[in-house]
This record gives sequence, structure tokens and C-alpha cells, in this order.
Amino acid sequence: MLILSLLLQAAPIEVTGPRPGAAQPPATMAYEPAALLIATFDADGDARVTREEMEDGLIAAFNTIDTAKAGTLGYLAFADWAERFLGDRNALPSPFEVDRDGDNRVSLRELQTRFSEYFTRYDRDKDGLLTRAELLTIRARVFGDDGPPKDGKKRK
Ligand SMILES: [Ca+2]
Ligand SMILES: [Ca+2]
Repeated sequence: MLILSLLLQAAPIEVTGPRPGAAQPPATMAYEPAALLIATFDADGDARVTREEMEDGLIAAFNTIDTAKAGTLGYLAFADWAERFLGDRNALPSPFEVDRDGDNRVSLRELQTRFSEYFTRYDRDKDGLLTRAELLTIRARVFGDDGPPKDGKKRK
């Protein structure tokens, strides 16, 4: 016992951990295009999105591109929709996964069905509301970066 207490005295415990005020690397947090779109469907400004708000938001977004009021979008028009509302023509969901009946057209119902699946996946606590925290994706690394974060010197 005496020896042990002498050893403990000889080796003072050092508290290690994040230094106070040390910034978290912001690149580890991101919103998937679909999650970002869902966040914009928050109609009452409480920063939470209900399924009803999402369905309504999808109707408005769909109608913005379906100017001919055809009720369905061809793949090209769907790419226009994706570019406008997801930020890129190739952003997910792809038209192939949305077009369930395989008629090469995306209906509003098909779009709502796909986003309903996103909703279920994001709603981690299953309370029927999507918070910003639930929509946030936290990644260990920057997209496409195979190594540790660089100090920025190589940026052009
Ligand atoms: Ca279809
Ligand atoms: Ca929730």
C-alpha cells in the first residue's frame, strides 16, 4: 500500500482532453441535399419539419417545375427539379429510385413516397418531427478526402 501511494505521488495525474475553446472542425458536419431541402419546408419557422409540411413543400416544389401541369416529370425535367431544389442534377434521390412504377416519369406521389422514406430514416427519435440535428450528417472526414485535413496551403 505504501509503495502504491508513493508511485501515485511520483506520477501525478494529467488531465488531457480538448483544450477549452478549441474549435471543432466544421467540415465534419454536412447536410445531404435531400435533408437541406426538407429543412426548407419548415413553414411555421420553428426549425422543425412535420410530414405535413414536407408533403406541402414537395407539392410546391414539384409544381414549380411541372409548369405544364402534366402531373408527372420526365427524367430531364426531374433533373431540372433536382438542380433547382437539391443543388445539382445528379444529387440524390436519382430519378431511377423515385420512379417506382418504371414508366420513365416521376409523379408527385412517387416523389412524396421517396421523401417519406427519407423522413422515416432521419427521424431518429420517431416523434414525427425532423429537427436540424436529425437532418445533420456528421462525418469523420471531409467529402472525398482520404487523408487527414490539410492546413489549407494547397487550396487554389
Ligand atoms: Ca413513375
Ligand atoms: Ca424527430
